[in-house]
Amino acid sequence: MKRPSSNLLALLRADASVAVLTGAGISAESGLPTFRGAGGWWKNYRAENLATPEAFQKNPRLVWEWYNHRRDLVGQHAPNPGHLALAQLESLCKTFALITQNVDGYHQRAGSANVSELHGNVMKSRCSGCGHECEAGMENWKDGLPYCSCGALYRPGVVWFGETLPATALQNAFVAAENSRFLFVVGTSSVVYPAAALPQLALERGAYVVEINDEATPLTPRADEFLQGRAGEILPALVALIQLQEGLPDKR
Ligand code: BJW
Ligand code: ZN
Repeated sequence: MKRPSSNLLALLRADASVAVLTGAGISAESGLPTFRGAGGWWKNYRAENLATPEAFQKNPRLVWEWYNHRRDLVGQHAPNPGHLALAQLESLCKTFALITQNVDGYHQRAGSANVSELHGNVMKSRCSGCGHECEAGMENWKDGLPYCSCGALYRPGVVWFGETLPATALQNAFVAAENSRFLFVVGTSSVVYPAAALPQLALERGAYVVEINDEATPLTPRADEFLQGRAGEILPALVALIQLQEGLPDKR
């Protein structure tokens, strides 16, 4: 595991205005598959058959089968030390914003307060007719499909390819990338836009960009620091070092 540099720790001490962008890699150690890596969803399934509006129109039963399986996985597993460390980091920073591409809600379950979900939440449903939103399990299921009281089908409350991102979450993400002194980019392959544009924006605004990933990505050559390894090990170690230099007790 690569250790944070003394440069990073000294800078953090001087101005801890921090933004964090997370991706599927942070939940991999909880037991949730990623999308693109070994064992990732897109190794065995085609994204265009499961995660597009066209796929839902063509075969809503298949799409719902997959999302119900994803809901089961989210319920069976739990946040890991990486999620918990980010919740602790929030309490140590002057300003803190957590931007996630994940739909599992694990950051909130770990105790993070200021979370912007760029790609929605798998435990929510939205009516494809009237737009009504509800929690998973509150739909009226018939023949493998969930119906709203208006008669139209519910869809998963996530963002598929070709769809626009929720306006408030996206706005929060751009504000955080533009104004934070640090951006930590954790467990994302940095290939899906507009999320993948945030680190570049932060770099242009003079932020110190730290990538935490077990593999190099297209962002790696541009990042100020690349901490190669598992998020569930690196993030708790980073938080412990910050607490140490602040003279705070290690609450892990
Ligand atoms: C670890 C680890 C450990 C593993 N520790 N690390 C500009 C340029 C090019 C294309 C576009 C563009 N703008 C828009 C597009 C099109 C498209 C896009 O980006 N396509 C690219 C793939 C080419 N974007 C969109 O369509 C977006 N909408 C949009 O832009 O709207 C505006 C618009 C609309 C209409 C016309 C024009 C513009 C929407 C994107 C929605 C993405 N949706 C999904 C599914 C969400 C629901 C669900 O969960 O089912 O979001 S796809 C999937 O990818 C999911 C993820 O959030 C997203 C990102 O994946 P992520 O998190 O990076 O995971 P992986 O698996 O890729 O990577 C995991 C990483 O973790 C790896 O690097 C590992 O090494 C690492 N790792 N274990 C640390 N323990
Ligand atoms: Zn409805």
